[in-house]
Amino acid sequence: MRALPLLLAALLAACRAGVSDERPRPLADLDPAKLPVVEATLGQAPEAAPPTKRTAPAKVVVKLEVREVVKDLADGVQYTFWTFGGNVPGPMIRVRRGDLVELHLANHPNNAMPHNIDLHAVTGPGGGASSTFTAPGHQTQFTFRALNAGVYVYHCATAPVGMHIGNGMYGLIAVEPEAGLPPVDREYYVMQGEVYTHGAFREPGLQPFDMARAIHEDPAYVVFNGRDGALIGDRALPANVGERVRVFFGNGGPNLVSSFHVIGEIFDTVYPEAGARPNHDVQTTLVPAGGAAIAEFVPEVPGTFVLVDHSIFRAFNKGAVGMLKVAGPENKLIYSGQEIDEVYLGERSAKATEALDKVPAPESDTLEARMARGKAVFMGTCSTCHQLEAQGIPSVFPPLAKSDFLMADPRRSIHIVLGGLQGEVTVNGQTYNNVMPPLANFTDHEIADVLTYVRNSFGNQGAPIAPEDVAAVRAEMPKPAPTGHP
Ligand code: HEC
Ligand SMILES: [Cu+2]
Repeated sequence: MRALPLLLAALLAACRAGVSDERPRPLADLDPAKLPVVEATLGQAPEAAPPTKRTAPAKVVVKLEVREVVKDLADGVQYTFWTFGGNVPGPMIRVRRGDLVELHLANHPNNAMPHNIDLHAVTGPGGGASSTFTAPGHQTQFTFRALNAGVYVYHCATAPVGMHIGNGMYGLIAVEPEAGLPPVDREYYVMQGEVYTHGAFREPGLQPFDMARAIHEDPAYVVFNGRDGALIGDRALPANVGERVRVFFGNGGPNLVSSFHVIGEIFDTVYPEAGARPNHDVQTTLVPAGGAAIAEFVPEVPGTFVLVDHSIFRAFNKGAVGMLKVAGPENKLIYSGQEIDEVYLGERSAKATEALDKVPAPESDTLEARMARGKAVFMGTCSTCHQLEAQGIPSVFPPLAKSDFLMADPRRSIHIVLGGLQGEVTVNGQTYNNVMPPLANFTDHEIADVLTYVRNSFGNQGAPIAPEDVAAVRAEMPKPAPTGHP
């Protein structure tokens, strides 16, 4: 029995030697009148707000203006966003622990709705929401002391709260510890959020908010930085081999938890939930709705590294993909390029990106524009199985190149894309007996464009297929079984 206290003491000592759980010292009192006053420097996504570089507290003035604006949600798809400052996410704010933050919220007179702001960095009722309830054409103000270091989500909390967040009203505020964060070479600001449009993913036109889908947590879009493709192609995040990259990753929600992952990278440091204590050697970090994380890594080899929510249908079917393009010398000892299989995503995504870079706006209905859009769909999806040159794989995937089966019957080809195909088929004299999944999640335009593309590429020549043809076949197809939702 006497051994027990000894054992406990030994355990305690071991704990002290290993992980420390020291809390930062309490903050000294302030005399607001003596504080220097500084205007906050904000970060517009994907740029993070710069470090404060201060060693003493200040009174930081933050000015945010709410704007209700129609913006592109995807190419050819518009949505009425409610925003802090005109963009989704709102600007990143950065202050230092101990600062006094004077927050001004202006609601533009052209807006239709009242709005407010709840900052998770605030200690006080509603995080500021009740003090900042602001009608259109008004402005409000309140002041809070940044007591805890960390990276915090802010969002609008006006009823219906989920709708205000879902429409784009969220952002991040970083509260640096007194000593600042360790310096890095590049800092980026990325926020995930869902959009509950009435129409399906990439269905063109101005899309209204769909409350039933929001309640069912069934978004058409899950995107980074407010838009399908916000970090793709020309908008990819640049970096160089050997640079330390820090991503401030926030999740506005309103509903879904993110499994943040960078394909081909390992986070060597993560501050889970953007708290004080780092973790190391992490593949995927969970970021709750209304939460954030800091992820850091040093790309060792060049290439395109794909940011995803690893709930992976969100990435490839709802928009939750971004890209980090790393330039610099190869290091074959770390990654030997020659061993890549052609269909490996790392190789394919580079070609797919090339095609995506050149995608013209959907309004443009020239054959050339349709072919370019069709190519993007082909590269992004069909080529996974039918191969980059549509040559297929003997006895597994039939070719689309010079395929007699494809060219014989346009209606049948629409049916195959919408409904999939299984059982024995004979293409150019060879039989195949495999399964193609239905790809009905593509819009009528996308299916018409990709079929027009394959019917006029790889040695094929045939009449284009119109979106109306696809719509007609879709209308005749049996409806999918209803899901478990009421
Ligand atoms: C997951 C793999 C996969 C993807 C992705 C895929 N297919 Fe297929 N596809 C198949 C398989 C397997 C068959 C043959 C099915 C069988 O044996 O019954 C097939 C057959 C076909 C056929 C009929 C046979 C032929 O060669 O003419 C067409 C047309 C076709 N696919 C078009 C497409 C198009 C267009 C896309 C992209 C929008 C696509 N496929 C995406 C696997 C795929
Ligand atoms: Cu609002």
